[in-house]
Amino acid sequence: APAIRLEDYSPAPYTIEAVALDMQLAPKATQVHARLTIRRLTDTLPGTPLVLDGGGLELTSLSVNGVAIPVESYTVTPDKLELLSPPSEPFELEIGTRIDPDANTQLEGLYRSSGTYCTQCEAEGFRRITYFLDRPDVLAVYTTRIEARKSEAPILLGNGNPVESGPVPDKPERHFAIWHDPHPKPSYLFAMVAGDLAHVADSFTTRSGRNVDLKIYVEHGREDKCDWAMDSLKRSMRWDEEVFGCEYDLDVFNIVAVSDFNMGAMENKGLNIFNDKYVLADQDTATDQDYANIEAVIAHEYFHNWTGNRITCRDWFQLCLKEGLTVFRDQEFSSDMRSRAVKRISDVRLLKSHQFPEDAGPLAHPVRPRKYTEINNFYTATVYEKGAEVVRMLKTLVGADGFKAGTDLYFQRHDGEATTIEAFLACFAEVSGQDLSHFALWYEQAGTPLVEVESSYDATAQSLTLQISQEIAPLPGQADSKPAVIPIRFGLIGSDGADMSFDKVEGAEVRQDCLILSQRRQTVRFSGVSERPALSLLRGFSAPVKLHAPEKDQDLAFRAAHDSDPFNRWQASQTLATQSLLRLVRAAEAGEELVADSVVLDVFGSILSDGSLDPAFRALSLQLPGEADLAREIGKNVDPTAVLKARDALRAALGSTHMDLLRAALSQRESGPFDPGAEAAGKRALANQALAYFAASDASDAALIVNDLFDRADNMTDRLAALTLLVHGDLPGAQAALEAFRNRHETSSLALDKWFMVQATAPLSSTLETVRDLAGHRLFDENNPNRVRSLVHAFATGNPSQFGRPDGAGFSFVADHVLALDARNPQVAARLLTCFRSWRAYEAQRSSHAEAALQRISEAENLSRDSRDIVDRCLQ
Ligand code: BAL
Ligand code: ZN
Repeated sequence: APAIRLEDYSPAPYTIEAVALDMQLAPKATQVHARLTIRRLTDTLPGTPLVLDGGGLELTSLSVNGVAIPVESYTVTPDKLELLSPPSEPFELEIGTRIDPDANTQLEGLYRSSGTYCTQCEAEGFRRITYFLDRPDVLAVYTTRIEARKSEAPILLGNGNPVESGPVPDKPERHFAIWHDPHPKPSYLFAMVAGDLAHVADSFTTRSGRNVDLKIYVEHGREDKCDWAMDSLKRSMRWDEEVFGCEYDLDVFNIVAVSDFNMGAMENKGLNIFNDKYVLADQDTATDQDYANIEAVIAHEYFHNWTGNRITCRDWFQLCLKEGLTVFRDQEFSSDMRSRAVKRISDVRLLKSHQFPEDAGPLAHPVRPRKYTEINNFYTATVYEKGAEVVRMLKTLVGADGFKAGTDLYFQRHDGEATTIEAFLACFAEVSGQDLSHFALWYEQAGTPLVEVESSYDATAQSLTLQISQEIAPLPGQADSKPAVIPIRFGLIGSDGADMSFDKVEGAEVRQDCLILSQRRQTVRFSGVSERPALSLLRGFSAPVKLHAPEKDQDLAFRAAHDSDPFNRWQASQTLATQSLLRLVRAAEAGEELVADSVVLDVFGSILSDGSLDPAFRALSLQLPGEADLAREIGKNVDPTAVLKARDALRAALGSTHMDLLRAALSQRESGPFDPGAEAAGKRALANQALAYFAASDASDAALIVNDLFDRADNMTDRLAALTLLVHGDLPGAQAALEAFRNRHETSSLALDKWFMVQATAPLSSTLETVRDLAGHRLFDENNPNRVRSLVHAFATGNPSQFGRPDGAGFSFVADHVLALDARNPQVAARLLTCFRSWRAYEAQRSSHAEAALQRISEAENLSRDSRDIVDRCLQ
C-alpha cells in the first residue's frame, strides 16, 4: 500500500454538510440509506469528480437530487464510489448500501457483540457503513434513524439528542428511534448501538444549569457493576468545568459497555462505546488497578468532548492534537482524585515500559508522524503518552497561568474546527509571548533524547559546574537528531537534606526550579553553592528523556531518603535497585554467585519501615524494576534468563533480610468493608507488595500464608495478588487455587481474563505448554480481543523469559497466533505483532529465532495491510 504523507495534505474538493442516515438493522443484511447534503468548495472547478471512500460495501441504490443516476456517470467498487461529474450547485446524494454485521470479525464499522449491534468508526470505520468523505476535516450535522426488531433490539441509541421513537407503521415487530446531533462532527465520531441492554441512570447539572441525563448501558445482570463508572463520569464532568472551563453540550450522555472491542473505549459524540473492561467493576471481580483505569478511561473519553470532538484533527497526522492533550487531561484529573506523586510515578513507569522501547526501535515515529500506510498502527504510546508529556512540558515552559490562558484561547478560537498542532501551539505562543518554534521539534523528531550530565564542585569558588549533553541515537529514517528544548526541573540538596539556594546560573536559562536546555552541549555553572550538593535532576520527570548522571550508591540512598521531590525520591530508589540488578545480571551471565548489595537491602528496609510515607508511595517504591525495564537498560545482547535470575535473587534476598518487617506489614492488613478509594487501595498495594517479598523469602510458612490470603480474600485485588504469587512462584496449592478461581468466576468474563493472564505470565519453563493448552480451552475465545490479549498478548509482553525462550518456541507460538488472527481481526493481530519490536536487542541465538518468526509472518500470503506495515518496519 502506498504511504500517505503529511506534506500531501489538501482539503477535499467537496464537503458534506448534513447526513441523514436510515439504518434498517438485520444481523446478516443491514440496509443503510444515506442522504448526504454536498457542496462544492469555491476553489473546486465545476465538474471535478467526487470520490467517496468505501470499505467492503455493496451499493444498492444511488441518486442525485432524488433522481437515480445513469450507470455511465459513476464508477463503483466495494472500496470506492466516484461521481464523474457532480452538480456544481449544492446537491443531495442518496446512497443505499447493504452490509453484514454478523460477518464483521474485524470489529470496525457496524458489527455485533454478544448480539448487540454497535459501531467503531475511528479511524476509518464509517466507510464500512456507507460511502463517504471519510476524513476528519469533513464536518457534518448528523440525523440518524435506526430501525430494528423490537424483540432483538429494544434499545436504539445514536449520537446527540433523542428526537422521536415509536413503532413502525405496518411492521408490528419493528420499531425505530431518531437521534439528532446538532454539533458538526467528523465521520469517525459517528456511533449507533441497538440491542437488548439494561441501564443505570443518573443526572448532572452543568454550571450553566443544563440538566444532562446520564445513562450507562450494559448486558442484563451487570447493572450493579456500574456505580464506579457513573461516579467517575460525574466527577469528570465537574472537574472539566472547574479546571478547563469545559461544559457539556447535549441533553444526554450515554455510555455503552460491550465485550468485543478492539480499543479501550471510543469518544463518539454523546454516545461513548466502551470495552466493558473499562466500565464494569465490583469488589469481587475488579482489582484496584481496574478501578483506577475505569476512572481514567471514563474521564479520558468524556474529556474528548472538547479536546477531540468540538475541536478535532485536520488529518490523522494530527492525532496527538486530541490524544496527547486528552491523556494529559485525564492524568491531571486522576492526580487530583488521587495522590499526585503516585499518579506521576505510575504514568512514568508506563511511559518507560511502553513508549521508550517503541521510541528506540524499528517502530519509532515522531509524536506527529509524517507518513503512514495504516493509520490504525499509529494509536501508539508515542502519540498518546509521549504526546501527553509534550503537553506537560509545554505547561512547564509557559507556566500554569500561561497554560490556562492558552487552552482558553484554543477552545475559543478553534471551537467547531478541524485543526493542527501548529494552531494549538500558536495559542500558547500568543498568550505567553514565547517563541515555541524550537519546542515544536518535540512533535517532529522521533527517539528519546539521552541527557548526560557530569558535575563537579569547586569548594573554594563555591561553584557547581554541570557538563550537559543531549543526543538521540540514530533511528530508521532519522540518522541525525537536532537538540531539543528540554525543561529539567532540579534541586541542589544540602547535607541536611534541604534544598540549597544559589546566587546565579550561567550557561543555561533557569526559570524558578527549571533549567531549560536547548543545545547539544552546555556547560552550566551555579555560583554561591555553599557545599557539595546531592544533585536532584529531572524532578517530577519534567521531560521524556533518559537521564544519565553518574551517582554513587550512597548518594542515591541519601536522595531516596531526603529528596523533597517525591518523584525523584522514588526514582533514586529505582536507580539504586537498577544499578544493583545490572551487576547481578552480569554475575548471572558469568555463572557467578548472586549476592545482593547491602545498600539496596537497607534502603528497601527503610522504606518498608517508614510509616510516615503514603502506603501507595511505599508500595511503588518497594517494587523492583521489571524484567523488561532491565532489558531496556541493558540495551543489547539481552539474555532474559539472566535478567530473571538476577531479579529473583534480589527478591529472595529482600524477603529473607526483612522477614520480620514483612511479617509486621502483613499483620497490618486491614479488614472491614471494601472501599475502592485510593487510600484503601494504597494499603492493599503495600500489604501485597510485602506479601510478594515474603513469598520470595526462605520463610517456611510462606506458601501457607499466601494460600491463606487466597482463601480469605474478600476482594479481587488480594485474591489475584495471592493467586499470582502461588502460580508464578510455583508454590504448593497453586493448581488448587487456579481451579477455585475458575470455578468462582466461571461466569465473569473479565475475571476469567485474569485467570488466563496469571498463567500466561508465569516465568516458568512449563508456561508455553500451559499457554498452548489454554488456547484450546473451552473458555478461550479467539474472536474476543480481551481474551486474546489476556492470553497471547500477556504471554508476549508480560513474560520476557518465556516469550524469549532460547529455543525460539515462544516467538514461534506468538507468530502462529498473529497469522491466525490476521485473517479475522487485522488490528488486534498487528498490535500483537508489535511485541517483536525489540527483537534486535536479544543475544544472537534468540534474535535469530525472532527474526525467523518475523520472516515467516512476512512471507505469509494475504497479510493484512496492518500486519504488513508492522512486519516490514520490524525487519527493515
Ligand atoms: N479515540 C480512540 C480512543 C481514545 O483514545 O479515546
Ligand atoms: Zn483518546
